[in-house]
Amino acid sequence: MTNILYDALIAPHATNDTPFLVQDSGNTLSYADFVARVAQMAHALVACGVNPGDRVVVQSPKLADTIALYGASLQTGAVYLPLNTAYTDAELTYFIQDAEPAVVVCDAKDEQAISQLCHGTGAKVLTLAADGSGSLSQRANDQPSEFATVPRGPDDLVGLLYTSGTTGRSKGAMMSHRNLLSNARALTDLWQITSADRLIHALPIFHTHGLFVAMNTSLLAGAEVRFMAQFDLEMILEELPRSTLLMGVPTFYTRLLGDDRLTPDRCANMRLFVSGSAPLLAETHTAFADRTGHRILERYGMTETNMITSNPLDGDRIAGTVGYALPGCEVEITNPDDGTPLPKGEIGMIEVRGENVFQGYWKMPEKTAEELRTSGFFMTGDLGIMAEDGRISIVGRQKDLIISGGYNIYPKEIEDVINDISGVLESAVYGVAHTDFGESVIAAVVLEPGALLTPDMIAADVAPKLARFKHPRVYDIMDALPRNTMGKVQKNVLRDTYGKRT
Ligand code: MCA
Ligand code: AMP
Repeated sequence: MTNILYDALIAPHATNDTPFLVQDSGNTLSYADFVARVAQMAHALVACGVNPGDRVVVQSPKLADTIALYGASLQTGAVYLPLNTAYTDAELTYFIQDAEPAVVVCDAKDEQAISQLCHGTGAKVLTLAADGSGSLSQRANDQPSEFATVPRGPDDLVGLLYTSGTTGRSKGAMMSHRNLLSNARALTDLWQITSADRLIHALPIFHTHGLFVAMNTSLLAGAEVRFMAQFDLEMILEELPRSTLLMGVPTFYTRLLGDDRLTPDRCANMRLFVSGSAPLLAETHTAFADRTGHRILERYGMTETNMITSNPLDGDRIAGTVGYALPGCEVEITNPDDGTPLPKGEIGMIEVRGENVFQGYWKMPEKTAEELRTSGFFMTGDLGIMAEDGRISIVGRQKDLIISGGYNIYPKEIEDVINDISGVLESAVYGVAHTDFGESVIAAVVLEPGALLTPDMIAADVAPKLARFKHPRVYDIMDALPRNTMGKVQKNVLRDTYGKRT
């Protein structure tokens, strides 16, 4: 038996001396050196007690070594679990307790706090630091540069990605080797990514977009990656003339458009601009085409399903649509009430089936059963419409979700935190349009009679409990929440009223 993802993404590069990761420091890691570093990391993980199937939690900066750690996790047969670097200790506690990892890798500056969180869990804490000083990097340095790859089959788990839910706790989406490889192959073929490409990588590497879509396709194709520690407008403008590909969230494109240096000349070497994770406004698509001559290719996906649809590489990339189902991926539009398939041209729930669809939620069989049908179709919670030729447009969401700068924010999680504050009677969290992030978070809060809480006091209470990007930017203290006759809070009314006031 082989290890299908490692064998496809990493093993072929053992003697490939071409550049892989070009870092902000100017250092370039070749593919062959990367393969050797992956092996060193694999030895370090095994020496720390990591066995096949064990979870490796990673909340570390965006470093070449972090990608090597991802590779090492594949090679040792472990399950890679990346976490947003913005998560607070309160959020991390849940993930560590739920995933029961063998190892937690964090930034050196967080070692003490994370060690406390891991106390008594059996997880070993290791560090990675940008200057190469972390305990994991140090351990890896002394290891051999070859490692006997642990065999893994197509259905074995390779990744666990937490996604917040519309109700209750975050759920770990279990990804198999087959899930990731099938999607990487479909995208690499469709977007014709080759070793001649140079990708500007400015996304975080703890989500499907930056890790699986961007890195897995680059590895599969042997492309060069200009690996930026974070989104940096200046750096992207500087790199455009010597690159061919950019993958980003819509905020990347609105920010680029805000700079006069974005010109056709600067983009002359670019082959493809891809957008996803949030709706790309038609006006952004059009403005980008007018300014650069490039039509942004919008695609659609989800953590649980990897990528589902894409506009075509050759053919019409139509603003406001997310294109066609990827090869090997079936999409159906169904009646949200009873799940029956709807004819083309009718709005309904987007459902998806294929090798890309996950294995279920970690330790939550009942949640899995609620969202993943026995037929294999996964209910995305997105509402869409399919044209006669199969082209799909997303028209809304059935799930209560805010997408800010490509990050998903679930109102329920924030409402739970606000409602727990002494003096708060109830709250409703909703999104309003934001020019930079697409959507921004607002909280309407009703206080208990006599409570003297101010917005600042509520914000101070929320701060240590939720990552900064989830924090409501406005706390609107109200006498009562608007409700319909069924007693349901009318968030559209809150949104409209807020919009009229600002
Ligand atoms: C940063 N801040 C944010 C966000 N990002 N607030 C709301 N929403 C955000 N997305 C806040 C910080 O907390 C900070 O707040 C201030 O903005 C500046 O922070 P900074 O780090 O400098 O921000 P930035 O560098 O300008 O980042 C914006 C960004 C980034 C480049 C848009 O958020 C980003 O890289 N987003 C991509 C997310 C992504 O990869 N999503 C894919 C997941 P303060 O100053 O007040 O403290 S979805 C996915 O994978 C699915 C499958 C899919 O389809 O792709
Ligand atoms: P996540 O749960 O982080 O995987 O985010 C997945 C969600 O992001 C999807 O269910 C959609 O609601 C949204 N999404 C991703 N790509 C697009 C897109 N191109 N247009 C609109 N929404 C998108």
